[in-house]
Amino acid sequence: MAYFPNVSKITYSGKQLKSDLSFNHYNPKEVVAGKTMEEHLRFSVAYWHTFTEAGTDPFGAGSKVRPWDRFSGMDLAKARVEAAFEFFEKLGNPYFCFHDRDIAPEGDTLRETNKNLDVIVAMIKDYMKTSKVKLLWNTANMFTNPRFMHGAASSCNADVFAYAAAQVKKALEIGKELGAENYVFWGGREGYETLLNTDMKLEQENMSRFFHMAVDYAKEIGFDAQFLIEPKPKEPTKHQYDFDAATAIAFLKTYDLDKDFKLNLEANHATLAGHTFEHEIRVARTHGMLGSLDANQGDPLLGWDTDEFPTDLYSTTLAMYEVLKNDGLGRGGLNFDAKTRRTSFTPEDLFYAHIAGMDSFALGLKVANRLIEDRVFDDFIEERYSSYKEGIGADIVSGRADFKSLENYILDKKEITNQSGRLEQLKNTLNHYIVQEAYQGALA
Ligand code: XLS
Ligand code: CA
Ligand code: CA
Repeated sequence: MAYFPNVSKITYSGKQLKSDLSFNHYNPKEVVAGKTMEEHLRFSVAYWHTFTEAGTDPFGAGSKVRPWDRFSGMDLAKARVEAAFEFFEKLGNPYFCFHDRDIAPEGDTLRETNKNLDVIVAMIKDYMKTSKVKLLWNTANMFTNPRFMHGAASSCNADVFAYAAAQVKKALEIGKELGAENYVFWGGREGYETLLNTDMKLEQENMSRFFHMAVDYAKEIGFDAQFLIEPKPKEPTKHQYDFDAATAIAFLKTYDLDKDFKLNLEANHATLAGHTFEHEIRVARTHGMLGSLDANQGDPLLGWDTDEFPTDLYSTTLAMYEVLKNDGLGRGGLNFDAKTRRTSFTPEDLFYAHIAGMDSFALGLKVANRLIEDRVFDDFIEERYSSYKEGIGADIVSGRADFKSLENYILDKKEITNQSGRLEQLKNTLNHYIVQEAYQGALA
C-alpha cells in the first residue's frame, strides 16, 4: 500500500535554487574529508514526530493529514510501520529512532502492553531484513502516562520506580532484538517543580541506582549499545536534573557512570539551557562524551521546545565543525527530533522538512570541512594562545610554575600587551565560507 503516492525516491539533483523533492547538497556517496556524506551524517528519522505527531497545540486539535489515521489501535500501529518503511525507502535515511510507546499502544497492564510491543517489534524486524535502514537508538517513554506525574526513576513513589525499571528492561530487550546502536535516556519528568516537597538527594541517588541497574541488565543480556543521557534544562518539569551537558557529565562522574554513558545532545535543548548547540557539543567532546545528536532548532523568539527542522546554516556548520573535530560521531548519528509546523500539515511536508534538514547539515559539513582544511580558526586560535608555548606560559602548562615563581616573574613587569580577539573579522570570514559553499552547491 502506498502512503506517499505523490512522492518517489528522493535523489540528489544539485543545481536547483528552488527546493523541490530532491536534495541540493546532500549527496550520500559524495566524499568529504575521506568519508561519504552518508557516513559522516548518519541521518535518522524520529518515529514520534514523523508517524505519530498530530499537530496539536494547547489551543487546537491535530491538524496533520496522515493517510494511516483511518486506522486505530493495533491496526494503526501496523499501518504506521508500513508507512514508516515506505518513507525510509523514499527518503534514503540510514537510521531511525523510536520510543516504546510510539510504536505500539498501551494495554491495561504492562504485560498486555509488552504483548502489543512484541507484535510490532516482530513486524519491524521483518521489515528491517529487506530494508537498509537500521536502528540508531530506542528509548522508553516515561513521561506521557499520568503515572509518571512525579517522575520515573526520580519519582517519590517506589511503585513508579519499579514500573519504570520493568519498562526499561523491556526496552533494552527490544533494542537488542532490533540491533540498536545506542540506547537513550531522556529524563522526561526527572526533575522537580518545587523544593518545598522534594528530596533532591534521594531523587538523584535513585536515578543513579536506576542507571546502574540498566547497565547491569544490558550486560546480562549481551546488549552492547552505547548508553546515552539526553540533557534538557526544563519542560516538562520546571527544573530537569540533566540540565545541560556539563551538569549531566558531573552527575555521571559523581555516580561512577561516566564509563558507561555518553551524551545525546539536542540543539533546541541547548538553546533552552542558554547555550548554543556547538557549545554543548564542545563540552561533550572535550570530555570524550559526545555520543549522538538530535538535529533540530528552537525559535529564538519563543521560550519553549519547538523542535523545528534545522535550517540555520550557522548552527549546522558549527555543529559539524565540532563533529569533524571529534573525528565523527562514532556510533551516533544526526536524528531529526523535529516536527513540521502545524500549518505544514500534508504528508509531502514530511519529505520537504527532512530534505531541508539534510541539505542544511550536508552544507554545514562541507563548510566545516573547508574551514578546517584552510585552518581558518585553528591558525587564529593557535596564535592567540601562543604565549603558553614558551617561557612562563610553557612553565604554567607543564606544571613547573607555582604562585611564587609566577609572582617572581610578574612583580616588576611594567607593561602587559594583549592582542585583539578579532571577533567581527572571524564572523565575516565565516559568512564568506558559508556563502561561497552554498553558491557552489547551487551551481554544482
Ligand atoms: C524531548 C526529547 C525526547 C527525547 C527522547 O524533548 O527531545 O524526544 O529525544 O525521549
Ligand atoms: Ca531529543
Ligand atoms: Ca526537543
